[in-house]
Amino acid sequence: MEKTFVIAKPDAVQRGLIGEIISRLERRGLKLVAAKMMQVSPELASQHYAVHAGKPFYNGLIKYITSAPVMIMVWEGPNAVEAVRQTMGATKPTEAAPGTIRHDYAVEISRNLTHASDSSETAEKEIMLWFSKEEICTWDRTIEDWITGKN
Ligand code: 3AN
Repeated sequence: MEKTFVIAKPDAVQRGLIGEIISRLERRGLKLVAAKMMQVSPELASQHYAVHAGKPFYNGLIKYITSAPVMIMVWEGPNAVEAVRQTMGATKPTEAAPGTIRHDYAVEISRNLTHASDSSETAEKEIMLWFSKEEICTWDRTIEDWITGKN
């Protein structure tokens, strides 16, 4: 089953939206397999956002993600990467579809509440960067077939 990496960014934590984010992903049928509250170091932030180094918004992005605690998570499910990004909505909240988290709770790209991996390959790298193997909790859902079963 595919895994994806999610951050409830500092604005989501400060605004009390961790529960809402988790709730929406749970309701969708995705399975939470790791979670950790942490203060992000500048080193970790720069590793995570290495692809954006040099871009005009880079310094602000590092400042934002290191400004206060975040909650990081790993979610699992069929097409988890796509499903989670769809639930988050477009990067720019004013372009996010109604009903998505970014549409419903954000108006500014620099305060867009969440991060979610953009591909399965990126997800694997990000999970390895942010979590140790022991922190990933593999568990069975008794109702799995009612959520991910195929006919
Ligand atoms: P996403 O997180 O939706 O995959 P990316 O990877 O393009 O989006 O951008 C990473 C993060 O960088 C975004 N979540 C957003 O916080 C920030 N970002 C991207 N583009 C801009 C921009 N033009 N201005 C400010 N922040 C931006």
